[in-house]
Amino acid sequence: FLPTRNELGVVAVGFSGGQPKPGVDAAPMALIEAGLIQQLEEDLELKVAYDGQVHSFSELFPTEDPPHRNMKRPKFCSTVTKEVSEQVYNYAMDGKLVLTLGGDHSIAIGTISGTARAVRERLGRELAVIWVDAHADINTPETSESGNIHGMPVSFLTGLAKEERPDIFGWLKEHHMLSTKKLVYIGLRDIDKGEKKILKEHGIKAFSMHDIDRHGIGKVMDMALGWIGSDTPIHLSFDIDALDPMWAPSTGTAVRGGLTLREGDFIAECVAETGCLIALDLVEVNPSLDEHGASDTVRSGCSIVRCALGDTLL
Ligand code: B3U
Ligand code: MN
Ligand code: MN
Repeated sequence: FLPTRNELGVVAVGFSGGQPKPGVDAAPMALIEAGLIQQLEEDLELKVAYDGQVHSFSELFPTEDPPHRNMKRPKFCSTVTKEVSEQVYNYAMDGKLVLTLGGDHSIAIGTISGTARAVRERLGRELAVIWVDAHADINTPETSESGNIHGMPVSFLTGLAKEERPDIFGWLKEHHMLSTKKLVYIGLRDIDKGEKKILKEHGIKAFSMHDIDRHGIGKVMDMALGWIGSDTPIHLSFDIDALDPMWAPSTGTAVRGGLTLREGDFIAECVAETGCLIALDLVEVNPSLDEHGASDTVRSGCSIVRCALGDTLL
């Protein structure tokens, strides 16, 4: 069922509307200027399909976009993620592994819905997601205290949050959905009260920083991949704020006490080793925050992507 081993489709999404801080839209260009695509082509010998554009989707900017059920910029987030969903779906249907460079984490509503649909249609399979993040991003519009949609993507993708209006995520259909049983978190350390309740009630598998301290990252990866089961297509959604600010200071909501760069790379390497990776997101790099740390943050992001796409130490 796997994508053609060495063919990669890249989607660059310069979108920051899922949260309030400008600058995260500049990440795809910063990653590409740091040589990421070149490294993938030359060092990893991947055949890269990329339209050469960072999509900012400014043409989709709605004339008015008032809050709806406490969500900020709901229409803009909805139209952008719908477009991203189609781009990712098309690459995946083409048998390509899909790399999406964000952008804030709201774009995962697009990426994961696109791969979930393609995996169903092309392979008759259900998608599994490994969500690496300091945060669970599983607030519903009602549990969210911030109203920022980058804190809600998982609730829309799993159907815990539902909305009828087609211009506000009502375009998400059954075939776009992810099962709460096929979702695994790694790196959590900043979870809202309402989110804790959701994780418990739905028995969602989550490895916090505490679990990583207790068992070590090797054992945690064995357990995470064991939960998903072998021969299951995997979408890895990697929020750079999963890494400790020592390695990735330039991000919108940095939380201390995170993963080392090696632990982040190791997670990506383990997923690569399964041979089941079908899509990868790298999100929340914001080069305009902590400008001194921006190049380190970009370097860390490039490293995670290379590891997930098959770079090995030996
Ligand atoms: N849980 C909080 C904070 C947050 C979520 N994701 C990020 N920050 N990056 C919220 O706003 O929902
Ligand atoms: Mn996130
Ligand atoms: Mn986060």
